[in-house]
Amino acid sequence: MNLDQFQGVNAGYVFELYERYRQNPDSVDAATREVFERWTPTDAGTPAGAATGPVSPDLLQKAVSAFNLAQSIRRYGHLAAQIDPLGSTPLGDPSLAPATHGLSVGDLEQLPASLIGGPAAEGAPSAHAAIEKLREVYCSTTGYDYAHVFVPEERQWLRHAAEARRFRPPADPIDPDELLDRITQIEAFERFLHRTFPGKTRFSVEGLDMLVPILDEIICDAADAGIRNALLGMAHRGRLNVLAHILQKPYAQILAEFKDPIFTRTWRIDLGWTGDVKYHAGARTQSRGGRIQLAMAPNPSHLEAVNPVVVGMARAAGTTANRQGAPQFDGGITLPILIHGDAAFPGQGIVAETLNLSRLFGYDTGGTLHIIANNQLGFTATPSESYSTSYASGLARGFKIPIVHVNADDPVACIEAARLAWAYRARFRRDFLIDLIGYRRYGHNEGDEPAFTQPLVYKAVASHPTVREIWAKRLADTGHAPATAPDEVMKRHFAVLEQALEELKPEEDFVPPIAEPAAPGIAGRAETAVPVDRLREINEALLARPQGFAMHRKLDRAREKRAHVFDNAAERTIDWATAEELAFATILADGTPVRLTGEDVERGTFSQRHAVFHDANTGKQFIPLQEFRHARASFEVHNSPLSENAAIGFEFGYNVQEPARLVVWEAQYGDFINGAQVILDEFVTSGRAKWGLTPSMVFLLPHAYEGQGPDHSSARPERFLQAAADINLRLVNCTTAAQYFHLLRRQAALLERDPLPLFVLTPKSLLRHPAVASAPAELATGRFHSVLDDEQGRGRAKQIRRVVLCSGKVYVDLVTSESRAAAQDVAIVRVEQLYPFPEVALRKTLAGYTTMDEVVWLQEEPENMGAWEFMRPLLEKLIEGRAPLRYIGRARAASPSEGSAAWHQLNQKALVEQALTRHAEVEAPLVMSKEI
Ligand SMILES: Cc1ncc(C[n+]2csc(CCOP(=O)(O)OP(=O)(O)O)c2C)c(N)n1
Repeated sequence: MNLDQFQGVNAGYVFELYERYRQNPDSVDAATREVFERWTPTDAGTPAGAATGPVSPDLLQKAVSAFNLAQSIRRYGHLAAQIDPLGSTPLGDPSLAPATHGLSVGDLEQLPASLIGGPAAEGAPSAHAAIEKLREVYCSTTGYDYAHVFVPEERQWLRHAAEARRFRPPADPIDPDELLDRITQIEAFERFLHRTFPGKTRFSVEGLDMLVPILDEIICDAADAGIRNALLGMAHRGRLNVLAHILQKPYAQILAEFKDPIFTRTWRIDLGWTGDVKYHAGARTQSRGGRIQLAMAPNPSHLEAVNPVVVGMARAAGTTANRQGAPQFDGGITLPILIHGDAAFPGQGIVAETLNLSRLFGYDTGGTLHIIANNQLGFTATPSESYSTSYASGLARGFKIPIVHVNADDPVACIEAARLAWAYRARFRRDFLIDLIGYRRYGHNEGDEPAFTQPLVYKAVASHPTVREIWAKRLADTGHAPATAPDEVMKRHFAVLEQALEELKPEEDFVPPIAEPAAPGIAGRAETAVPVDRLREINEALLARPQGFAMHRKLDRAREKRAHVFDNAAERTIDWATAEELAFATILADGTPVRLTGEDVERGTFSQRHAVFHDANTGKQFIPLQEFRHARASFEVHNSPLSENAAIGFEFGYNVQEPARLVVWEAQYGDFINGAQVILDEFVTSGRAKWGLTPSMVFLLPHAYEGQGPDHSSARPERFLQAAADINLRLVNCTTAAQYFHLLRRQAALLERDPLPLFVLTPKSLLRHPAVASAPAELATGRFHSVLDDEQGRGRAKQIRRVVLCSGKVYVDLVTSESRAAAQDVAIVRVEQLYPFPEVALRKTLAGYTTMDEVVWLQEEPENMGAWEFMRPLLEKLIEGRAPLRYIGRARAASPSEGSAAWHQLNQKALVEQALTRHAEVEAPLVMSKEI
C-alpha cells in the first residue's frame, strides 16, 4: 500500500492501519511504515523507528487531513491557477484551503513533509513547506489537469514530471535570448502585415504568440526522438504565422498572396483551379537539417474538419505497406499535431469523432498532440455561450487525455507544457492536450470591431503588454542582459520583412498549388484483364486456410462452391463479392497495398464479403488477403467506428499522404455518407480545385430502390453530380461483377497516373443475383466499359424505335421483366459511368440505332434526384434533336422514396412498364413519364 496513491484517504482506514503498525511495524509495507515512523516521535517524544505508544487520534486526523489537502491541490489546484493573462479571478475550490480540512498553518508546520510525498516533500522542513511548494506547482500559471487519467503509471509519471519541475529551468534550461528573438519575430510579422495591409484579414496570432515556440519545442524534441513526419492541422487563427515560421513558407509568397495578383488566373481556370484564401493554404517543408518532414494540411473554413484528415495522414506516414500480410505501423516515426479553437473544440462534433479514433486498432497514431489556441472568444461568443464544460478542453477528459492549461503570457510555463506533452506522448504513445490560454488582440478578424460586444475585455487588451514585452521585462528584472537590446531585435526582424516587400514580384512569387490534369485517355486505356489461369491460381490461394481452422458451417459450404467458379470459363459463376476479392488479390499481387474500412466491412453489411473469418471454436481470426502468398503488398481491413465524417476524413488524409495505396471506404448504406457532407464538399470533391490535392480513394455506396424506405434506398448520386466539374471525380453505377472487377483494377492502375476519387453505387439484393454475375472469361478479357450496349437490341438495330438509357439496378428490373420479350422495338443501354459523362461511347452507341425515334432516361429516383437533372442537358446536346427525350422515373419528391414496400412495388412495376411499353399510360402514384 502506498498512502500517496490515495485520493481522499479515509481516516478510519488509516487509524486501523496505524494500529496494525503499532502492534507490528513489519505488518505494513515500507512506504507506509516510513510515514508512520515520522508520526510517532512528534506525539510520543521518542526517537523514530519504534512503535511506542498509541498516536493521538487528533494527530492522526491532522496527518490524514494534511495528506488530503495535498491530494486536493494535486487534483483541483488548476482551479486556482492564474491561467488567464487578462487576470480574471480563478474559480478556486474550497478543498484547496487548509481550514476546509480542519488544519491551521501551525498544524502543518508540526507535521512531517513526507506525508505530502513526491518531489515537493524532498528537503522540505515540514508539511507546510511542502504544501507551499505544491501550490507553486499546481496553482501558478499552469493548471495540471490529469486526475481523470485512469492508468496509475501515467498519472504517477505526470505528477512526478510536474512536481519535480522536470521540464523547466534549471532542470531543463531555456535560452532566454533565443526565445526573445523568436517571439519578436512572431510579433514583428503581425505588426508588419497590420501596417502594410491595414484592415486585410490575417487572423493574427497576437495574444497567443507562444503557439509558435510551443510548436518549435515539440517539433525539435520529436525530430531528435526519431519522428520523420509531423503533420499539422489548424484553423485560421495564427495560421499565417505558423506557415511562415514553422512551415518556412517564404515571406515573399505570403506577401504576394496579400497583393492578390490577377493576370495569371486565366490558365489556372483552364485547369479547373479556383484556389483558396491565403489562410486556408497548406504547405510542406523539411526541418532540423532534413531529419523531419513537416506538412500543414490545407484547411477549409469548416472548423475542426481537418482533424481526422491530419490524423489519417499521420497514420499513413507511419505505416509500412510494401510487404505481404498486415501493414506495420510505427507511432515512433509519425506525429500529428492539431491546433483547435476554444469555441470550435467543444462545439464541433467531428472533434469527438476524431478523438474516438485515437485508440482504435487501424486508426491509432501513437498519440496526437492537441493545442487549443484559446483566446477565450469564438467570434463574438463568450465561453459561457460556447461550452457546458468547465474548460474549453472538457471533452478530452472523457478520452482520458492529460490536459495542461497554461497562461500564454508565461513563456517558461508554455515551454514546459510543450516539453511535457512531447515527453508524455513519446513514453505512452497517447494523446495529450495543451490548453493555451491567451486573448485576441483584435476583433475576430482585423476589420472587425470587438468592443461592440466585448467592451470590457478590449479595454483590458488595449493596455495589455505583449508577451515579448513581458519576457523582455522579465529578463531585465532577473538581471539577464540580453545579447541584443529588445528594440534592436525588433528592428532586425522588421528589416527582413521590409526587404521582402521591396523585392516582391507578386506575379512570380505567387505559387499556386495546381494539380496537373492526366494525359487524355489514360483511364480508357488501363489494362485490367487477368488471364483465367492466373485467376484460378489466385482463387485457390485465397481459399487456403490455416491448419485446423474451424470455419462456420454455412461459410464452409460457400467456400466449397467458390472452389468451382473457374471450372467453366464461360459460365456466370463470379458474383459481386468474389469479383471484389479477386480484384483486391490481383491488385496486391501487382504490388499495390489495399486498405478497406467502413462500418462492418469485415463481414459486409449484407454478409457478402467475409474478408475476416472467425474460427467457430476459438474465435481466432483469419484474413485470407493477408495470408495470400502472391501478394507483394499489405492488406488491411477494419470495421470502422460508427462515424462517417471523421471516418471518411481519416481515409482521405491517409489517401493523400500515401497516394500509391488503394484506400476504400464502404458505407453501411449509401445514404449514410451524407453524414460526411463537409468532408466530401470541402476535401474530396473540391480539394483539387482549391488546393491542388489529388485524392483517389474509393467510396462503395450501396444504392438501389428495393422497398426499404426513404433511408436505405439512395446514396444520393445527385449530390456527387452537383459537385462534378473539371474532371474532379468518377461516379459509377455498374451492373456486373466483371465491370466491378475491372473498375477496381482500373482505379488501382490510375492511382498515380490519373488520380480521382471514385464513387461506386453498389448493389444490395443484387449482390448474389445471377443477372449481375459474370463469367471468368469476362474478367480475363476487356476492360471497364462506361457504356454497355444492348446486345440483343444491337442484333435488331433496325427495329429499334425507343432507346432506354439507364444505370444500375433498374436495368436488372427491366431485363427480368415479363414485358421485356414483347418490347422488341426497345433497346436498353446502360450508362455505367455517370461522370465523367461518357460522351464518346454514348454517341457511338446511339449512332447505331438509326431508326430510333425516342430516347428515354429511366431512373428509380425522383425527378429532382438521381442523375436525370445532370444528364438532361448533356443528352439533349448529344441527341441534337434526332429524337425527343423522355423522362421516366418517380415524380419530384421531398423524400427519396416511399416508406411502404407495397407502394414501392407498385411504383417500380409502373416504371418498368412505362419504359418497355411505348405510349402506355401506367397508373402509379409516384411515377411519371413525360416528354421533354
Ligand atoms: C463549422 C463552422 N461554423 C461556423 C464558422 C464561422 N466561424 C468562423 S471563426 C468562428 C469562431 C471560432 O472561434 P474559436 O474556435 O474560438 O476560434 P478563434 O477564431 O477564436 O480563434 C466562427 C463561428 C466556421 N468557420 N465553421
